[in-house]
Amino acid sequence: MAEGKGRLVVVSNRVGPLSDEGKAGGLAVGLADALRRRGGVWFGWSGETSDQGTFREARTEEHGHTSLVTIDLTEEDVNGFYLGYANRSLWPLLHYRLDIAEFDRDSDRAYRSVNQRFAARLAPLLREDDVVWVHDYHFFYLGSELRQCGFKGRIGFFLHIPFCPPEMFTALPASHDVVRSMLAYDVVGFQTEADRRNFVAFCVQELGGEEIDGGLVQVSDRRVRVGTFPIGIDADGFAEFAASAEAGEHEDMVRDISHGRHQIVGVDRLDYSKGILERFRGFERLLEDYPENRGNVQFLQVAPLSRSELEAYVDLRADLEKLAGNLNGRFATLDWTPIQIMTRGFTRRALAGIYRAARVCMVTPLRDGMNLVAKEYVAAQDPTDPGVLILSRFAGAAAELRDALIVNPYSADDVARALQRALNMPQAERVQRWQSMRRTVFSLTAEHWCDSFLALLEASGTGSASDFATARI
Ligand code: GDG
Repeated sequence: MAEGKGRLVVVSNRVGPLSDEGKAGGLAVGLADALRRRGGVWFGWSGETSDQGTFREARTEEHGHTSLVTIDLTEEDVNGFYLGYANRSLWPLLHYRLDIAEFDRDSDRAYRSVNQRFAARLAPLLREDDVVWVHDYHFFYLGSELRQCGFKGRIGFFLHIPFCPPEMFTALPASHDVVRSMLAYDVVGFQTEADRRNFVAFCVQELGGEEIDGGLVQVSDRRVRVGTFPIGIDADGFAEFAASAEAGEHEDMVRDISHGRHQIVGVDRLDYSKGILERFRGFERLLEDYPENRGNVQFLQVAPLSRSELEAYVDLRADLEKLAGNLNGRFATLDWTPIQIMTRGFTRRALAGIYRAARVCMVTPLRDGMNLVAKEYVAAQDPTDPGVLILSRFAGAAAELRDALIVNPYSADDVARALQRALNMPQAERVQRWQSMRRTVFSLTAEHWCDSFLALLEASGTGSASDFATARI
């Protein structure tokens, strides 16, 4: 364990794995690295349901200085807290989809109770000098619940997804409770300046707070540090994946099936926030408006299924398959199928090979906290012959990767124009754009994200936070 520092205690809905064997996402990699360096605890849901739920004995796995501690949920908790409040209310709302957000008091109750139970189970494991880092929209109330349990150490919170403007967030019946409880954290972190601004605006307009010298928000007698910490990837690690034999095999396979045609790729969890339907329409517009591409480009969409218990995701899958079917029916020839969609997942090494074989990668979410696929695509490219990244202006990554072709994902015309430009971009321009994005991706890494958040949390001191249980807010 690093000297002079308390343990790092990470809380997130799902836990681990501690090493990137090729299956973990970027987030897990960054956190695992920080835990390995300083020792600590990673606490979260086991992914299992049991009758006792959060009351059942915790499972602990020791890995050197780090313990993975997980607890169960009941079936009811999963329905109310996870599928209900987190994914039917908060996820769509925070992605600006008020039209499909659902609010009901049972899931609100389940969400609060799971947050309270997680805090009650975690509190006895904590030492005074531990630094607790809570992740994402599943645990807005966890910090204030830990304060209620008497924990006086530092607690930080990072939101991986966007924070919508206050005019929209106020539609959440508990919006005031949620944001007030977030003030129990010492540091609240967002992916982009826009998200940070939205949160601060809520504190000012709705809670009568004020922003003090840029980095602090004060509401009544609570002062909280509010910052921007754009998440990155383990760029060196991903570049190594791209050089692996498994990546090479996949790169060759994709090149073989494309028969010398330009390959376009999209890689996203199957989720309505990712704009996959709109992307397909943009590709269709390319074939309509620039007919020279017919027979000469191929689009592969990798879209591993997620949250398939929710109707919105089932409907999306059906819509996507229908649109791809119509598009293929309309344009395919005996020896060319324009679009292919795959809902199976790949290993990360295989993905790196697929990225490398693609002349164009389309990352066109309608709203996204950051989007790590954009960064992985950059890290995986061949420096002498890199592909082109098409990136939605509504992805957090667009604030950093200015040399991508930035598009409005709602405009099929705009997307088609960008595709046409990408497919015809001279090598020198591709190399120049890629080099600039590469610098960003290799310097603003997952490790950098972790270190800068923790540095601020550690510097923030515990003074104001220790009074939270009695603060008048
Ligand atoms: C949330 C925020 C934010 C995809 N297909 C496969 C696979 N993936 C991996 C990608 C990437 C990860 O999943 C997806 O990360 P994203 O960042 O794109 O999106 P979310 O899952 O929505 O993540 C997002 C992120 O949190 C971190 O803060 O950037 O904005 O929404 O790493 O490579 N991985 C494997 N097989 C696949 O088929 N192994």
